[in-house]
Amino acid sequence: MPRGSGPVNFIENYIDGEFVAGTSPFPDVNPADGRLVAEVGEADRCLVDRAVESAGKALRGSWSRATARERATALRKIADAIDRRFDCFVAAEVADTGKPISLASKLDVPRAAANFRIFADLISTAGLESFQTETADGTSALNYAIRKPLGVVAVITPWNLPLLLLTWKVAPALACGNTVVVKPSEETPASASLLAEVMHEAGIPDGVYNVVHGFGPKSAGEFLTQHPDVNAVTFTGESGTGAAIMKTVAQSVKPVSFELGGKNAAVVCADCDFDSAIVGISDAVFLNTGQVCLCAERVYVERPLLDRFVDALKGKAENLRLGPPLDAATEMGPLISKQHREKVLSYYRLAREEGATVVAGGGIPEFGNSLDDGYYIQPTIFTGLPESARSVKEEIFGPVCHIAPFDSDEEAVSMANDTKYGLAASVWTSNLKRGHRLAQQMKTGITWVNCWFLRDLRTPFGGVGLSGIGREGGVHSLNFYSELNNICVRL
Ligand code: NAD
Ligand code: 6OD
Repeated sequence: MPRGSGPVNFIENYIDGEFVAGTSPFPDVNPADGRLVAEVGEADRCLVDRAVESAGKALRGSWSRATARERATALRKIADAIDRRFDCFVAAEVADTGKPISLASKLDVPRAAANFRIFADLISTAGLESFQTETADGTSALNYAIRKPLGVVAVITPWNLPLLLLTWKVAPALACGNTVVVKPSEETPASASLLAEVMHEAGIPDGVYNVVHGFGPKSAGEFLTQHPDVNAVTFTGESGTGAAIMKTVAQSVKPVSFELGGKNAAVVCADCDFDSAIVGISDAVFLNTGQVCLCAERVYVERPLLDRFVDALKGKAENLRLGPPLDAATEMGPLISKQHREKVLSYYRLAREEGATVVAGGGIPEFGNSLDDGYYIQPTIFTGLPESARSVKEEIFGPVCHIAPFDSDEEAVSMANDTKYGLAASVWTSNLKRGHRLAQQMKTGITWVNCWFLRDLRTPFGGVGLSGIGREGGVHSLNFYSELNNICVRL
């Protein structure tokens, strides 16, 4: 494998406050040019055992005695330390994912710091339930619930928004007094290890935050979910992986939180604000090279607007600036890996076989430079497929959508909901009454009206059907990452 121009780093596991080399190293590749950026030490079962043991030991140490206010202070220190290392985190995310530096600087890294701040605020202010209960003998009882940590939480995350999605789980887990063992994606290991340095700087006790690197099956991911001393598993990734993890943890009945795949719909009404809908849908389809779980791969447009909409989105797709991630003007980077590009291209081929008209893209761009060794793909639009086509039904996770017309709101709702997934939807209309009505009929965890991926971290986040189990975000995260213990006192 060709090496990058700089020295090759070694990315290590982090256990009990120490960086630990793994057993067999595996490559961390920059998807923009296919070059090696680092070697990563895979954690074998023995290292995973050590990480879980260290997290268990930390649960009995000073972390378990820290008050909510002290944990909140610690979380704010972590956020400040991320801000101080902003450029390092951006560089790590850009090298691992190939995403444009503008996106990593605007979304991934600021949001990671925000995750720690918001859960610091929430744990400091969250109230607890209490009920005064009338009893049959005319006296009463007071019920109140207290929060206790779950214990050792396994955090398993994907490659599309590596630091953002990791901190989205680590921050509330720590806020609630848990300790964690995180297993970032094998494709994007750097930011989790960099966060370990930040944890150290912020004075987080050894063993509270541990990192193990490796793959899923027969590697660190599976070893972690199989571990008897892991008390809960929080996972973001593919629905099939969620199912495999569920099977693994079923024996020991651990709490799970699953944020899984999607095949999200956008419904564009003829009365929408056309220009802002085009900008919004273009983001919803192409942001992060279509590798956001919330991206829209199915776009339903009210028939009178169809031709104008297809033309305008084609213009957007064809004018997106694909280029080197470190160029501030780049708007779209590569897909995450050669293997993932093969998968997305196989869906481009399938859509054609299923009878699609290719409105834009459909292949691999040519640069005439080192980017041709990267995993770039053209932003792509299809039309003309039946709703039953596999390429309309299955998650592709690339910069691609299929556009189909609708003639009534009932038809739009029925097509949007005709999926085994149910993560997110968006509705575009100037008639807010219509917007509310359509949004309320979507079988999803999240529906946007006249916007997309506008996320308040306090709101519930999660999916229905194959898109997941449970909700995280705000108090919902606090509820997942803690055991509520109800205390009933006869008065
Ligand atoms: P993936 O499921 O392949 O991998 C996710 C993580 O799980 C990785 O760390 C991987 O090593 C680990 N893993 C794989 N098999 C495992 C096993 N058997 N046991 C334990 N760990 C295992 O997902 P991906 O390809 O990294 O990410 C893309 C997918 O994630 C898409 O389907 C996307 O929709 C989904 N996603 C969902 C959300 C959400 O919030 N709902 C967010 C981002 C991504
Ligand atoms: O920003 C967030 O809060 C969030 N959970 C984003 C998830 C994106 C999925 O790819």
